[in-house]
Amino acid sequence: MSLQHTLAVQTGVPPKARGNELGGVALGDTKDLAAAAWPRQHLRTRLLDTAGPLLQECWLAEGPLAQGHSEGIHWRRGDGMLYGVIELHETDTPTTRDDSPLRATSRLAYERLFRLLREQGTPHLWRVWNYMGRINDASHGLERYRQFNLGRYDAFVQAQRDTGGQVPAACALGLQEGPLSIAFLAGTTPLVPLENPRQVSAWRYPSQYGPQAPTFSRAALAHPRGQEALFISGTASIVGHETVHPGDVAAQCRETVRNLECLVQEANRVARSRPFSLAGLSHRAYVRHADDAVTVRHTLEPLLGGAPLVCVQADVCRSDLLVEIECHAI
Ligand code: 3EB
Repeated sequence: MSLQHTLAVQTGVPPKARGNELGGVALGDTKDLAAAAWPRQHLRTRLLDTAGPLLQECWLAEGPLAQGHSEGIHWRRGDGMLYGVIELHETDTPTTRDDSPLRATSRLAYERLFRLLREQGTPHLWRVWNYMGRINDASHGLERYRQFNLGRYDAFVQAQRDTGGQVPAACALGLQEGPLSIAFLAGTTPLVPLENPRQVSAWRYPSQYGPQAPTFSRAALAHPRGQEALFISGTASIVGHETVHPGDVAAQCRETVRNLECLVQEANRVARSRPFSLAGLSHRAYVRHADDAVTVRHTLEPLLGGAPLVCVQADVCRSDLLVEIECHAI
């Protein structure tokens, strides 16, 4: 069983189904997209500076696949790993008086996710992609990203999972509207979490960033059978726990690359398979202001050694962050 990744910029006809899709994501103008048999997250956003309006990224796996729908999660699994997508509308989640709808919805989504992982015998959550509407807006006296952090944490505690240390690589971004959308990759083998010595671990953030610190590690090595994958979480212009270079998107890009370089270095201290390098990773940049896309690409490209880079519009979870970059290698 091996995990592969394809990235296809779609200009017209969608790529033919291969049958070995574990799951993936469609980014861009997804409204006319034909249904897929595999779990597919839809990110209704703008692709910046690419040829087409739509991009599909897919994880492929060899060998027989099983699939199902459990409590609103569409999932597919192969030997030793599982990919799933859950989309929940906040208006569908019952809440109590001191619960915000987003907190309750985030808790519910992660409770279901953890139940599925238990049932399927793939308990180790490797990588999670979180998206929600209007992430920087406030309601119920709290920014929505901070509400999400509360609900996610509630579910980790309820499932008796580690909330610092053995936590998945992740990203959390805002889109204009839409449901809470969570995609995840999990497996039978534990992840090797990585932290960045230049940054405070996110699960140790002080309370000035919200009543509950976020539950993710800076990066993770995961081991599908016979393979080693590196997932670098959404990474931004943060040193220690503070945002640096507010208002300067090019400087934020350069600082973020310094963080990515550090994480690659950390990965290489423990990697079993080969040394990783920034040029050998596949990158996605989330850009807050579409007008910054040209600056972002011109700043990043020379630093990434020709590695693939996709830029999409999304809101980063701190309002002073203009860009966030995530990457992976398999
Ligand atoms: C940061 O470093 C930027 O809440 O899952 C990056 C990756 C960020 C993941 C998450 C948030 C998350 O704090 C934000």
